[in-house]
Amino acid sequence: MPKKTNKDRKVKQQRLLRQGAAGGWRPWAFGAVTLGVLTAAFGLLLPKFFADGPAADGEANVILVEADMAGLYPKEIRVKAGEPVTIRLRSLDNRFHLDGGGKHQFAIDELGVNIIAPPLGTAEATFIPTEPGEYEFYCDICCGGRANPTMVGRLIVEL
Ligand SMILES: [Cu+2]
Repeated sequence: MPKKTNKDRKVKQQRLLRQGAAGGWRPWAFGAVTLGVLTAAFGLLLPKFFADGPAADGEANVILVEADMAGLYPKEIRVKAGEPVTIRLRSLDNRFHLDGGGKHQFAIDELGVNIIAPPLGTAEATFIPTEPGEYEFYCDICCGGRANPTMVGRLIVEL
């Protein structure tokens, strides 16, 4: 019986490595990890595409509205009639803005909503829209206020 040499062992090792790389569990593991990463990424991203705005985490029916000199975002908000909704207004401007001092407003006259966010801060109001329809919200503090189309949006109350 021939004695196993170091060379024999090396050849066997290399063969095993090659087999491992070509087949076996490696491609499956790679696929599983890739799938896991993609699933996690979509899980994080998808709710953002379907939300009416950048929703705050962990709170139901809180709609974050961001405001700066470029306008209010989102421009369109959909809510259900008879359900409480909280509008959280965040101003992205600092107090050194000459026009409005960094404050922004979210007002809906028909619903008696009037939120004013301080510079770089947030303010919120909770209300229950009862009547379905379209309501205009606006900021009348900066940039020509209500007359400026970027400072206006629509709240759509659905049945
Ligand atoms: Cu404004």
